[in-house]
Amino acid sequence: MTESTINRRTLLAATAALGATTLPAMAQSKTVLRISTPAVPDDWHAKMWTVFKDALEKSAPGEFDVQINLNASLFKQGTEPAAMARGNLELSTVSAFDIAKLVPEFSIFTAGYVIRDPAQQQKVFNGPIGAELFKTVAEKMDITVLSTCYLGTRQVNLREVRNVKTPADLKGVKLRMPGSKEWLFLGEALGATATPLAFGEVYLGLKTGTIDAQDNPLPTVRAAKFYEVTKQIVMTSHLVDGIFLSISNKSFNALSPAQKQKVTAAAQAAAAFNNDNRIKEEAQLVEFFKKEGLQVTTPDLDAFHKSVQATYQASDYAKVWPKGLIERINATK
Ligand code: KDO
Repeated sequence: MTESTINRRTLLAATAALGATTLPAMAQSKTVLRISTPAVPDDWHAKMWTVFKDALEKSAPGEFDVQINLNASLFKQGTEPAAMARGNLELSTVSAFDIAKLVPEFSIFTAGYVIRDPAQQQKVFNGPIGAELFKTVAEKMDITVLSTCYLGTRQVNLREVRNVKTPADLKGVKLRMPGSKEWLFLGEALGATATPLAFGEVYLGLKTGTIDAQDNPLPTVRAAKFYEVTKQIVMTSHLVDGIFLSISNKSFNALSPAQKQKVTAAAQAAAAFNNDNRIKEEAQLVEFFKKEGLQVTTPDLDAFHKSVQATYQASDYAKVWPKGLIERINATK
């Protein structure tokens, strides 16, 4: 036996052994993190998941298999929290509206004109108010909120030009909202006829005229190309919207303390990427839409504030808002 034969044999044996045990074992030991979101690829809260994945690949090489599913291709919009609670999904972003279904006091953040701006939003959710509420979210929904993402400030986007100064001017307008009663209530509070439709169907709905309008933040109007099939944006700024990057408790609790820290850091890096880019883009988009031929108009914001706030205050939603919470939110600067 020549030296080279031995070497080849040793090598073959080693490769076989590796192939038979080590490689699959390594692959198996990777923790799979499935993500599902309705976000379209060009939106910041879709791109932020790549930031999440890259951050984990850097901080914990080979430990995680992060699988990103955009366009609601894995779970329908709004069904993600239940999928996470059942253990069928590891991560997603959940809206205040999703949370309010199981944690009724959270509906305070579904109400128009409560949060003032993205900076206040971050302070509220990264401070004591967030800590208290997210504890309840973890208990009642079996998910852990890892970071708060600014989705943007929602504006009303119309298919045909309309003179909209006050909520009364939206009377009879079929305004698409995501499909839950909390969302529909916001649409009605704006004065419109709220009609439920999944995000993925909005473009066609606007194009064909089954709906007259939709509401979303400007970066989403751009990313989902709603500006191609609409003629006006009314800057109602009715909701400084947030989505909460969350992981199922089952997956989170299965991680080591070091992994928990790395997953949390990756979620915070993802949110920071989203927030920075979204805020920057939001400031530039009015010009972009005008160039695209849309009318961008400003209504009587006082009239919208008063009417929307009065509608919420008179509703059952406000009855379960913890005493003093509005004041604490308002005092957060
Ligand atoms: C929408 O359907 O209008 C909405 O903006 C609601 C959000 O909570 C969130 O689900 C978002 O869509 C999707 O991520 C798509 O951008």
